[in-house]
Amino acid sequence: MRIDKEHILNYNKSAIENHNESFDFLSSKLSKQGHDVNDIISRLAEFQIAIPSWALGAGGTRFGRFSFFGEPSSLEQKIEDVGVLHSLTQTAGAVSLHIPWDIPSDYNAIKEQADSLNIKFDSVNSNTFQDQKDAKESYKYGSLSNVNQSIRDQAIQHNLDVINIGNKLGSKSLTVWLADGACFPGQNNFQTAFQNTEDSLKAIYKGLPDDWKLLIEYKPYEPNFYSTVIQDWGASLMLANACGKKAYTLVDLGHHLPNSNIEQIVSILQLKGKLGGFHFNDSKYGDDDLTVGSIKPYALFLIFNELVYGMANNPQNPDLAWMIDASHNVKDPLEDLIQSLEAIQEAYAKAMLIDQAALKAAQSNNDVVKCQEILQGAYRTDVRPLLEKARLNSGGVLSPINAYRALDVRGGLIKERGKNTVATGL
Ligand SMILES: [Mn+2]
Repeated sequence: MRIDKEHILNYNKSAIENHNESFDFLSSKLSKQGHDVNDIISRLAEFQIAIPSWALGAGGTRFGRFSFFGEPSSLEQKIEDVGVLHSLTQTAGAVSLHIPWDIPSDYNAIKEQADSLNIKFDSVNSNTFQDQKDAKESYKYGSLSNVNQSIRDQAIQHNLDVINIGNKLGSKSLTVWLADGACFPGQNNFQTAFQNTEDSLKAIYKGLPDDWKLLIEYKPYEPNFYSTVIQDWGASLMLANACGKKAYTLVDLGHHLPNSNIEQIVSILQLKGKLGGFHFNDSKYGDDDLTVGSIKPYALFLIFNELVYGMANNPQNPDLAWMIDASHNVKDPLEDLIQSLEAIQEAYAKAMLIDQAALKAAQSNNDVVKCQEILQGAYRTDVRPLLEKARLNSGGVLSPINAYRALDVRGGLIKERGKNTVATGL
């Protein structure tokens, strides 16, 4: 299914008057405050977020899974879905594949399809958290950290294979998330597990092309509930430093214990030039993978404040790989992703409204009240007309959710694919 340009134009016609009114009001207000509105809009339009292949179907819990009708059942259909998201929002110009779930059968055809939809291949993700059919060794007791050398070798080889697949598609980074750890005290020797992981990552790093990055993700618990080998940013950073300058830490919002100061983590990693990527989601308790901005939008804004500061002030840190990493059971996955994309853009736009010079001045004077006023003044601005304008300028729709429903995209997908499809890999 493809969204017709004509459908977009027609849809926008019906909503343009309201948009113009709210945009003109906001734009003149912001201009008077000294903001360059056109610059903010073009930065919003440039900001592209990768969609992970596994978020296009309904996610499951460990108790069960309720599928959503018309889910994509092949890589082609997954890319088609990202194409729908990108046509509407103009902010989802990349897809992040998960291997072995998404191995292309015809590389040229997949590349052509993605090209025609203006979609790039972002970071490729390896999978050593489950056993593959016909695999010689099992990851039940760990992969890169395993006590058994031949299991570690199999996991290293898998990561090298993933690099090879990504290379053929134009990806420029490998993301490694390990489920390795222990469920019970005494099960693992912490030092052995960490050293094995470091040695395995170094072996993978050796196979990394010169213009690639290795992104090392961390997570405090789950699926192991006593210890995780790469449990926090410190462990990830140590491993990245051990590998070399192409290795970086990847921060996933949901991979922190409750109330962690994530904005401080991303800030310091950028200062040290070691923040490689960011995974967006939201949570109330743990790694809940809920829609971005649905629970703690202010925390997301504070994170974006640091990211915007870092992007402007830390040339030592490379461009980041941005990805949504959310997946759950109750919403239409495409509507969920549209809401997430909107929340990310909103937090980014608000962070760009923070007067950094005034904030620095207030900090120098220890004017704590003023510092809070500056942050919250930006946060309380309704920036949605800016997002609409950025979408409009790029050929997207004014309101993606409304257009998605008005165009009955899900109905069309069900008609094409049937009711009983299940997204591969979930
Ligand atoms: Mn993640």
